[in-house]
Amino acid sequence: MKKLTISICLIVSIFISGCVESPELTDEDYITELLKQSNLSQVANLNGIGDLEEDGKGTEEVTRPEYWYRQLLNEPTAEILIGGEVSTGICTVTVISRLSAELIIDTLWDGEFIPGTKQISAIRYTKFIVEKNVNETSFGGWRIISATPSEHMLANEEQEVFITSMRLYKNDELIWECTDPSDFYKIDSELPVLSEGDFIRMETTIDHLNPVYEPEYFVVAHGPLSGHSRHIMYDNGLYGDEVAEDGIFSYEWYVEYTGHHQRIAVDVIDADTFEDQTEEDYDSAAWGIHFLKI
Ligand SMILES: [Ca+2]
Ligand SMILES: [Ca+2]
Ligand SMILES: [Ca+2]
Repeated sequence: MKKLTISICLIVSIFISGCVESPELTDEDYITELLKQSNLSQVANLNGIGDLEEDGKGTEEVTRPEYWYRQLLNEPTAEILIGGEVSTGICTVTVISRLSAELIIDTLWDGEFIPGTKQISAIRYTKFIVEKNVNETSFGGWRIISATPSEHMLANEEQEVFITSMRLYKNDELIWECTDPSDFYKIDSELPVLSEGDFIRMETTIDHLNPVYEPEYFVVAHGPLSGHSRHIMYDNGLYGDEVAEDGIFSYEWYVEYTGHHQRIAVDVIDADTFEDQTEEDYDSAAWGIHFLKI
């Protein structure tokens, strides 16, 4: 009886290991798996919550809401599109995520949380260059050598706010910049490097195709910031912003919380979206870049 049990176990374990090893994976399978598992393609969502004091009511035509945050409803599995011939040993890969979310927004400054919701239907694109290296054993030898920033845009054609540049300075020295989110950055040498305690200034410029309100839009920083992971960026000559009203929005801080998400992002929201809590007029754009830690 004991012998029989042992042989059954042996047969079962052979069967299981046989299943794991087959069928043989193709280069496309390896590339897809590489992108699924890499932390370079694990993009943090823009669903942080800022603190109330910072979002204090101003005197402008449109003010920031009393409360606002995004809530992800559904993120289907990302589409991974491989471009070029895998036989050449180098390919581009586009990772497309279609996000369904809600903006929870309370525009009435009365100390009570009675929000409305606005539907968010957005697409996030990130591109990678992958290369096959015969000396590597994991993922069939494929590895990611370059990545673009992730670009968030509306799924429909109604987007009117756009980011036009993003820059990072460390101790006043430019360490990373992007003026086109389709530009590739080498993983080992061209991504920003941020460590806890670094004194960093992030700057961004924005374009609004059809401004109606004053201010035209609100700009938000996301990432390893101070105190919490979302902060308003200013173009008022204060808080690290070098020149007031020159179109460059800034946020300056000592880096914190690099252990969690390794993403830093700029995010613009149309003032029309923040002006009420009832209209379905969500309009926003964002760029995010993976950063390295020392
Ligand atoms: Ca309220
Ligand atoms: Ca400025
Ligand atoms: Ca509106």
